[in-house]
Amino acid sequence: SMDGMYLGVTAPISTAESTEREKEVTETLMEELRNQKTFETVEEARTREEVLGRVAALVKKFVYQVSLKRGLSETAANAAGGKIFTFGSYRLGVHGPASDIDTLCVVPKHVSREDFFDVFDGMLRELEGVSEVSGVPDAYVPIIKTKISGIPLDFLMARLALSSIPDDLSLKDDNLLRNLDERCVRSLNGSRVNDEILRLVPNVQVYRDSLRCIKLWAQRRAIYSNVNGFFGGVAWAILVARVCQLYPNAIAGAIVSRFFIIMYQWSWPQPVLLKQIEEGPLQVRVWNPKLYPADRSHRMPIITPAYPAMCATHNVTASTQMIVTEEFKKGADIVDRVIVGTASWSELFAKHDFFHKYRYYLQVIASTGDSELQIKWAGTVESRIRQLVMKLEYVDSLILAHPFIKGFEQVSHCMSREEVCQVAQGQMSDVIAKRTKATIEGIEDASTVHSTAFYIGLLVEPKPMGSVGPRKLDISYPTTEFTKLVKMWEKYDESQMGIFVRNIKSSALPDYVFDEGERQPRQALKRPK
Ligand code: 3AT
Ligand code: MN
Ligand code: MN
Repeated sequence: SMDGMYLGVTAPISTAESTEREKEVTETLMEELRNQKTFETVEEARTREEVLGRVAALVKKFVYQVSLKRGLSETAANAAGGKIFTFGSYRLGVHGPASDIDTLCVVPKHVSREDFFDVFDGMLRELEGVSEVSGVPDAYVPIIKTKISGIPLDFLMARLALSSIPDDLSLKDDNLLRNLDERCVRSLNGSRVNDEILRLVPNVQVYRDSLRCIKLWAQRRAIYSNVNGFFGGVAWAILVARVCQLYPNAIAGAIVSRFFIIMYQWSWPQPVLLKQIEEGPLQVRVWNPKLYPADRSHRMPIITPAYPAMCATHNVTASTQMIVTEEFKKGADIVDRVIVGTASWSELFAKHDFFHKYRYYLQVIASTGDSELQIKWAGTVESRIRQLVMKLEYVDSLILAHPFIKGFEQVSHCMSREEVCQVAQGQMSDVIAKRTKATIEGIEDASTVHSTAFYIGLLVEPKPMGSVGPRKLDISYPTTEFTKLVKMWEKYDESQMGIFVRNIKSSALPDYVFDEGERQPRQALKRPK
């Protein structure tokens, strides 16, 4: 607020301290989060700190060496500095044992992006305990992925318009963004957003504990994914921060209990903001639904708090909005029961029932003959699934199209062209599924197929009373349009990549989508006549 009385765009709903009961449920919540193994061990935490110390020194050494190469004096090269900033779950303090450390390397103006992917990449390879280094310099946000002492790290880089990077540099000032390469602005964004969030919550520890709970819940309920039209990490982080602002003196159990009801009752498309949207020094777009029709189409806008303000949830569709809203409602009911003592926290973290929920599913299969190519092709197909969902939303008698948040990968060793076609169309026999690579060695026409299957649950309107025969569901238009769309990918090659969409009954879902023992016996699935 302008007068500093509260954090956020409105006054708090309540400034009350938490009740005895809320303290009790916070205790049991923390206990459940420990049971669910969401925390790393003290040992692992120490390893992370040690790795970060070495990385900070390495970045300074990198800047020093490049400075010398550019003809700077020994003294000037030493003074050129270089600093790392972490962001992502580690920076927010909500990381788990398997999380990476997202690390931004900030370098002075005489160190280039090429130096980063050449010199720094090389230095990483020489570093003790490094097991993987892979740079993607031409990505939208260029990145080096690596693993040091068993800890995965994602390195981004930003080159500032400064001749040296002091140890006490802060990235808060928007003017730092002036005259920067767009890739640098994007790389700085993650860190600036996280820092701003931490600045805008009334109590960081309460915020961390609450966010840890909501992240676990969203993952278990299969609504944690930005590409598929649900919410990604940044969106969840902002939502929880907003609820913390509304209850500045509440503890985690109370925040979580308010979270669900507030989000369930939110008047979308009213945006969730942590502070007023600000203009700034760049010629870039700031989220503004009054100005931009695209921004007006955002159904559940959650706006990032650092300049330039962006919508973290532009992928949400009518279907995913309904699904998320229903999950908020279910969460609210469970939490109410936790508070009165008729449910335990573990109920909140129950696994989703996506593969039990619908009678019909669309199966989308992307396939190639090569594991490297498969990652790119499957990624491309996945990034377009949202378009298919939006087209399905227009189909008569379809209430919603529910995309699952991850694909299922399979490697199949095929004996013939015919088998390759079968696998590409999802008709895999047990024989193919169990075959090993050795069995197809030396056989002419044999080949290995990599396939990734994505699923979309279809909720169909019930048949009108008294009508006979199955309800006709015509999805040929959306599926044909979707296949056309993915084939427009610039690297698409018909001879190497397969895309196949088909409608299946729930009984035809493959076993791999279920956990051990999760699938009901086939008999039970048959409905009595
Ligand atoms: P984990 O605990 O690591 O699973 P996280 O929230 O740290 O959770 P990520 O490491 O995947 O998640 O992402 C951290 C931030 O990096 C979030 C976003 O600002 C940025 N980011 C992630 N994926 C991409 C991407 N594909 N392109 C650009 N930025 C990305
Ligand atoms: Mn991360
Ligand atoms: Mn990451």
